[in-house]
Amino acid sequence: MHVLLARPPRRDLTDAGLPVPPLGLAYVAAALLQAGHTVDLLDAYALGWDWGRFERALAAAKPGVLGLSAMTPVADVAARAARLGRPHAGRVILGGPHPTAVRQAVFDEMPELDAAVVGEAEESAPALLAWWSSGAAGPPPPGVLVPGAPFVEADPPELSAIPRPARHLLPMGSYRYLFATRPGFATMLTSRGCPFHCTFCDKGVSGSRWRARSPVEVVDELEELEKRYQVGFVNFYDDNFTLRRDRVVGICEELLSRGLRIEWKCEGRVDGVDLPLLRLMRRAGCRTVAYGVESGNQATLDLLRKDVTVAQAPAAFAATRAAGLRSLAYIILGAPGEGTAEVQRTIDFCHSLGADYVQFSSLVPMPGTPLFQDARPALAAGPKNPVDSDLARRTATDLAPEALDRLLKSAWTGFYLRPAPLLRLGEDAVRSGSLVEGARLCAAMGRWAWGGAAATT
Ligand code: B12
Ligand code: SF4
Repeated sequence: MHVLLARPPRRDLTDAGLPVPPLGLAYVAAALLQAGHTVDLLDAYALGWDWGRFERALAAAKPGVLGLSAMTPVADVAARAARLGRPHAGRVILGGPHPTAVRQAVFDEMPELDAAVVGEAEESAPALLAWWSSGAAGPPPPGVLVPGAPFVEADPPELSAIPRPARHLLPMGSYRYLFATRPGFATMLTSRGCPFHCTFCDKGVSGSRWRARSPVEVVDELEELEKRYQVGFVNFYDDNFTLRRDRVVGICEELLSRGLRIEWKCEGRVDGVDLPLLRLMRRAGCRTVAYGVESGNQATLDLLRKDVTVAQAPAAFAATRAAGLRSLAYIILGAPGEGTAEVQRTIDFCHSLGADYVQFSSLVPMPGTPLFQDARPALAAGPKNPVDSDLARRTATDLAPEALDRLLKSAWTGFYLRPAPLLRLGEDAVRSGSLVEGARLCAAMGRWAWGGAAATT
């Protein structure tokens, strides 16, 4: 069967998001290729296409199956692509965190869909196509939603058994990441799942059972990225890269023994790192570690069920700095229970941590998260994190929308409009070859910070 997996264009010209590879689609493409299908992967977002060109490409391709992906903030974009694709495709399917979270309701949002896949799709997507080929007799395979049909949960695939993402179908030269330290950018997964229970986190796709690939498998893929695709920098998208210290050590030692030049960034928890480990990571090419710090207020950390203390963050950031690594802090401002003073305390806390980069967000309950269940009746009409494109979604906060908007803007401008962060960003943009993307993102931030009305709906 001919399958076209497509990532649609930007929602509109104001979308300044960075073109990062659609890793989920690339994994699904590899599984479908392995099952014997003919697969194309169109990344209209990274190629900078407009919607007219995208529609013409769908009309010319006339795929047997059009496959789309969606996380909730871009579900409207997937819906638009499904509408456009419907007349040209035999069947239209959707996967990703959004259908995984909302299940059958996705067919009310996108009536053009023939099926949706819940969770990791390396086994269920080929099974769905085989089910259709054999006449769709009996219930759909596990992990597959079909309108009105019974649904059976699928077990996640064994990671060592699934093929590597089909990056040869992607425009690998088009991807950029602002904090990369070398040109040539890719993303990668070395583990899936996370055993923690942060209330704002949607673990619907990969679940709570942490599954990891071996250091040799991980470094084999890195070697392929360096040699076949000329990738200089990799962002590990693992939920919890540092969960098992011995595995991180194994990956670093394997990298060092093969002499790869690739540099990388990973996500860590402030309770999961120490100075010797960070030093080894630095020697093995790590350049930045991102931490979910979330807040400088213990009550907020407890509310979010982060399972860390405020005091653990300074130690992790000091060790990261001492190891010669850059640090990125993810921060949530204005969670329920926080007033202006508490938000300001978190902003000051970020400065005291000496973080190199900070990403400030508001607390947005996403379907699929415990917070969404809890907060639903109390959602306030707060403003949104400027880097999100989904301005219609409500923020969970006790602050007035104007106050949260003002605090978010002052947090971003107060942190980045200083000589050191500006210089660092400029240096990274040059080293990663992301000057154009960086300028576009800065312009979007500037429009948001000084462009007048709060981004409330
Ligand atoms: C990288 C990433 C991003 C990147 C880029 C996303 C991209 N376009 O690739 C950036 C930084 C832009 C981003 C931003 C945000 N993100 Co984000 N992000 C991620 C992250 C860390 C990894 C995504 C990834 O590549 N995973 C690896 C691949 C293999 O998994 P996958 O995409 O889910 O694909 C599998 C299945 O879903 C399925 N599948 C996927 N697509 C398809 C298609 C078909 C046809 C089929 C059959 C199957 C299928 O099969 C795949 C293989 O098993 C995830 C967390 C995670 N661990 O997944 C969060 C996540 C997707 N992000 C999330 C959120 C909330 C956000 C933000 C709102 C955060 C914020 N406050 O800023 C913004 C919103 C962006 C926007 N546009 O408005 C949530 C989404 C929740 C939801 N219900 O939608 C997640 C799940 C984080 C979390 N745990 O809560 N994000
Ligand atoms: S936020 Fe991070 S640590 Fe918390 S549950 Fe999600 S992936 Fe795990």
